[in-house]
Amino acid sequence: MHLLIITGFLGSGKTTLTMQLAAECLRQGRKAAILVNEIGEIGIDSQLLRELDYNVWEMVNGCICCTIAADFIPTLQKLSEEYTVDLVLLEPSGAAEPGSILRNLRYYKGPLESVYIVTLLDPLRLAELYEVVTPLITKQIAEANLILITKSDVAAAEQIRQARHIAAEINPGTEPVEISLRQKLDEAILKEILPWQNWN
Ligand SMILES: Nc1nc2c(ncn2[C@@H]2O[C@H](COP(=O)(O)OP(=O)(O)OP(=O)(O)O)[C@@H](O)[C@H]2O)c(=O)[nH]1
Ligand SMILES: [Mg+2]
Repeated sequence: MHLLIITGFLGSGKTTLTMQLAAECLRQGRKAAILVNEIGEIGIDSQLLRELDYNVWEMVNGCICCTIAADFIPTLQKLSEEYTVDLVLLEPSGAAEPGSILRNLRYYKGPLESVYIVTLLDPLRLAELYEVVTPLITKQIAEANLILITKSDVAAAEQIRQARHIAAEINPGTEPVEISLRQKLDEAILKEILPWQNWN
């Protein structure tokens, strides 16, 4: 089981990316599980879900969805014990610091082949947000394995430049990639993100 943590401030595209990646996993014959704060966030009609337990549902297309309980460790434990999941896609709230999730993972007792953090930056709002919530944005950028600047289809060149500048100051070792989540994810991004295509 691999864990992919998708962070980024409110509205940066986390759910959109999560759903695209889950669909891609299914296309590739891999089993994905989605962990979100609110099941409503991923826009699944609860009528379509068969309730298996208080916080685990199995979607019709074979992708498991869970809400993140107060502590997500028991949910992760349950996923590893009761399902054969290749990839867990975790979308924490926009105010989450990836580092605090990593620290919690100490309490997880089960197989975990890799943990990868993708941080999404919304170039339309990043410069302004960075002024207001500097510590949070700083942590999200600093702790990322991969930084994606989303909304490249609607952002101005100057906004993208600013986002790159902020990212480079905080995490100079990680080259951000610009993407539009309105389009299909390209192969290079999938290769970077999906563990069985890249990580060991
Ligand atoms: N044009 C454009 N819109 C995008 C892109 N990515 C996300 N959006 C839109 O931005 C809005 C927020 O996207 P979400 O995927 O819900 O963002 P989120 O990070 O999950 O938001 P929260 O869970 O509320 O923090 C939605 O209306 C998306 O359709 C993009 O690359 N281009
Ligand atoms: Mg969301």
